Amino acid sequence: MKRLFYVSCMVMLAACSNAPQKNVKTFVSEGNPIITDNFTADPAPLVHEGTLYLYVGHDEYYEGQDSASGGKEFNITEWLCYSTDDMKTWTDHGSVLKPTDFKWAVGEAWASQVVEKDGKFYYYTTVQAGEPFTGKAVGVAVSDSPTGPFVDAIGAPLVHDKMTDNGVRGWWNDIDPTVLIDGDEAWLCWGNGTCFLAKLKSNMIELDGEIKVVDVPRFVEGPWLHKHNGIYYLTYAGMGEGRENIAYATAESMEGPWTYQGELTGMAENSFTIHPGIAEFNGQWYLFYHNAVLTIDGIQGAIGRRSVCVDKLFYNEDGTMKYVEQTK
Ligand code: FUB
Repeated sequence: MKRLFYVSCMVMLAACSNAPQKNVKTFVSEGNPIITDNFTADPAPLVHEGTLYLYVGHDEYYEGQDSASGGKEFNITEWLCYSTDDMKTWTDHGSVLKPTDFKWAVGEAWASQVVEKDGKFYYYTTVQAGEPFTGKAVGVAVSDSPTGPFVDAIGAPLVHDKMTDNGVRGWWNDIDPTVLIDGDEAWLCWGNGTCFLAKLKSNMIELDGEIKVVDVPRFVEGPWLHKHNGIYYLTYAGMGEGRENIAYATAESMEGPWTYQGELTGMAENSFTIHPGIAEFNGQWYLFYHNAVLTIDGIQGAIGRRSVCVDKLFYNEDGTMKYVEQTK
């Protein structure tokens, strides 16, 4: 069983000179799941100046959660941030963004990703939009620091339901944004049931041109873009045997064509969903994902009570990624 030692202490946030000093908690993680005092989901790593920041959705328990159905299993009202310099000792930065920080949003903090450009940190999120947009939408918030405070960068969704074809998932197909900055270009990919791809303008808060559909097999949700040795990778939650697993495709250009490369992982233990987040840190590549094996204060993991994990990721000589076994 993994051991997790919490070191409750006062840590000055020296890493970010412009971040307000606050009391934060550090802990040492010696296995999966990484975080054991919160249910966490949809991991999104960002490496910046020698630190890995990990952004997650906070899966929160509510009465009746286990019997809920029809998409009510999730109760995520904030995004949390953790950071590490060595993949062992982690700093808990607490809640860094909430759907309520978007005036047009009415709740639900689904998957997200933070990227840095020119000293600004852009937080691309899934939120539930209210009138006049309605449906799931992609919002973007911005900060001068990786730990916030983040503020809505537009005052409206970056992507909302009326902008995309209402394919397989209709009003909730605009979820799970991932962004890849590739030289002068930035690409936004997102979707549930349909995988959408669009270029971002250099300001990072407007789409540049048309929204395209990437046709990859078994695509469900949770796309993650990254690049390694000149190859582009589109990794995503695909449908496995009744639950999601992680699959991926590669391309020589972001314009495609995308070649399906198969499964990267099996299904996550005890969880319908799984969600990839990939980063290179200190010379090692990592795959972050979630399962639902954790019990906190007698409350067991479940579809809406997930736990973020990480395992090392390796490449074959031909650029394909080696299958990742999910470890404890
Ligand atoms: O956490 C809510 C949703 O579950 C995410 O947006 C999906 O990727 C899935 O993990």
